[in-house]
Amino acid sequence: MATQKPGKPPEPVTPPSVGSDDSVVLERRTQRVKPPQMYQVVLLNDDFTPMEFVVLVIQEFFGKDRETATQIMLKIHLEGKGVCGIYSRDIAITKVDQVQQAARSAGHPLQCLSEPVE
Ligand code: TYC
Repeated sequence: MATQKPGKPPEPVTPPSVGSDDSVVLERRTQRVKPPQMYQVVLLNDDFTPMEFVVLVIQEFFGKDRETATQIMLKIHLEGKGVCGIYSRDIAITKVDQVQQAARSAGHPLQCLSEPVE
């Protein structure tokens, strides 16, 4: 059986056309499909949201372990913002929504946004 290296999709071939002299022409067309635009979900620093709350948010909504979540929180605290995860557009929008709802429910001003990568 013929094998193909992973990651390189086979180039589609148009249906064979038959010439006037009965010759068959197979035309190879290169079709390149771009990978989907990805979005990074960013938390912003503020002076009021407790550090512990931010760590819990990063653990719960971005699937990080406590140590990684703490490192990300400290980076945001020191540098003003930090990336918590990278997702397709719909998932990123959902993450932002979940974080904002959790923050509002707890009465914290934590800001979360998503932005295209690159
Ligand atoms: N700066 C906050 C404090 O000192 C902690 C904090 C960290 C807030 C990260 C928001 O995204 C944030 N309590």
